[in-house]
Amino acid sequence: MSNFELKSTSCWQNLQKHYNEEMQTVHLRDLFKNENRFNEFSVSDDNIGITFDYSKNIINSKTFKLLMDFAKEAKINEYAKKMVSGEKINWTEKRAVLHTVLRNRSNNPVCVDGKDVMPQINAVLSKMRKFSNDLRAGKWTGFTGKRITNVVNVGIGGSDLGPKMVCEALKYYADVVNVHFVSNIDGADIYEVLKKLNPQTTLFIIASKTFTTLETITNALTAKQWLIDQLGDKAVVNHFVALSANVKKVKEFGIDENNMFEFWDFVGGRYSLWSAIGLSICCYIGFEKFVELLEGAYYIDQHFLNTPYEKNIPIIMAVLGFWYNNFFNASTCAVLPYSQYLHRFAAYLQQGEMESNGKTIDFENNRINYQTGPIIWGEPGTNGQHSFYQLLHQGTKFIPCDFIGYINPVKKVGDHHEKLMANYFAQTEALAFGLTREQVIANLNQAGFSQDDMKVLTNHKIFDGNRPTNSILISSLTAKTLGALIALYEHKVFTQGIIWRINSFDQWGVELGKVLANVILPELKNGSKNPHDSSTENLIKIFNSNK
Ligand code: G6Q
Repeated sequence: MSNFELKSTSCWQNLQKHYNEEMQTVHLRDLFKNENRFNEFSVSDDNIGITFDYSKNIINSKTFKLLMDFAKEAKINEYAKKMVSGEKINWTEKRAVLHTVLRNRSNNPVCVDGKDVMPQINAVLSKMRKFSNDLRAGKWTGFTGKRITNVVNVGIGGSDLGPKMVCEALKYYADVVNVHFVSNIDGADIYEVLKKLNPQTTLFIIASKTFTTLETITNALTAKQWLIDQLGDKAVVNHFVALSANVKKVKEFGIDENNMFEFWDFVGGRYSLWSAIGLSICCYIGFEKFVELLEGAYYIDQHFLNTPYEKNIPIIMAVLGFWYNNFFNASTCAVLPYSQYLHRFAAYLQQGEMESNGKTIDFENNRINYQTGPIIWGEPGTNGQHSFYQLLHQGTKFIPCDFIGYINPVKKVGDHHEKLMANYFAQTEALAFGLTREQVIANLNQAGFSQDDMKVLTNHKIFDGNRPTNSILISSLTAKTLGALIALYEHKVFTQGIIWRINSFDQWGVELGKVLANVILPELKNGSKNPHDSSTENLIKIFNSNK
């Protein structure tokens, strides 16, 4: 099927017609005249403690049916089964996509190239358990015999964003070890971390699947030199471990093979927090909590694979995103967690969604003629309310939002949580229903405004509403529910990739900049010259003559 044909399929055409004739102009105020709406458009799972309310979306029963028809025609479930059984669905890199096997708590065999990968996954998990237990118990010590109190994860992209987001989210459960993350090649990043640390009590985790990434290797070499300068060469073995798929490069770097935690080609970087890349998480909150994280994700894997489309949360999330992206022309999507602990969640999802689905070439390697992955952004509530929510409510952009909130706080502090959650509920209500002209006039009258003031103010105070939101309401923030939440988004991204008929698992788009930086580096270091456009050439000239 070519691109043109995808847009010409009856499923797409039906949605287009339905949008044009019915949904383009409908308002959530009218849709909510149906009293059964919440029951019709929400899914609750008491086992994991998640309610997904999607009733505040611009859909009716017909829309939902047409979206489900589309998803079924796209054979989401068939593709999901291919993924979890180890088929090489990442066809441009000829790789299986098996982050699910890392959290396969059933332990049933899963084969890649005819070989069951569960034994190697279990072996690495055991090694992670022993290492993190020893470190946390003070049995694994630094070179001078001191207990390790600070762990620095050196990695970037998928080898940074996931573990960093999880460590921040589960900070409440941390106890005996501090974690730090160094990712940027800007020397400021490592400088600011190292200046607070004592080499005798610091462990570096060098997290790099390829072990060739410029940023990570540069930071790792700086960290190694810092340690050697203070404790000597022999200390490296006590203070450096590696997480990688490349034994050879790890050894060349000078890290003992025994101190390497392996992961494999079938684990994509941005899906790797469940692998050895999670070692910083184990050190920070303990291996048992890491296992809970895996269990939460495994629970959602089963939900995704076995629940009918109509009750399948990631599939519903995905088709709603598709609906706005491809029919309402929404180009962004905000993710708004009402939890300070999730302050890195949007940054994490930016990679998960935008690196996965920011593509233009389809299953048949042809250029596509429809929109794919949206821009993902967000900040925790209520901070966002005091910065960009103005635009969400009254701006000209149409921005569907996900609101994530918790019923119980991990730590009750006065009445903060009720106040936080009152805002969580209020915002989706305001976005959906707004404030009509009649309501504004009545409010102004009641407040005693003059007719002249009312003339000026009325238009400014109207909220059009009809701005769609999903509400994800979770019992409490635990390792298990966090694992579940992340997996929901992973499978949403997967589903959208299938809908848009793209490869969600490669990332060729990050290559060109790297190549050009390698060409430019010697020009900055020793003044050598390469041909460039006049803009780049002059910028480099100004840099070189003023440094
Ligand atoms: C993610 C990408 C990318 C990768 C980083 C780090 O899916 O592949 O973000 O994780 O480029 O790569 P290394 O782990 O190989 O250093």
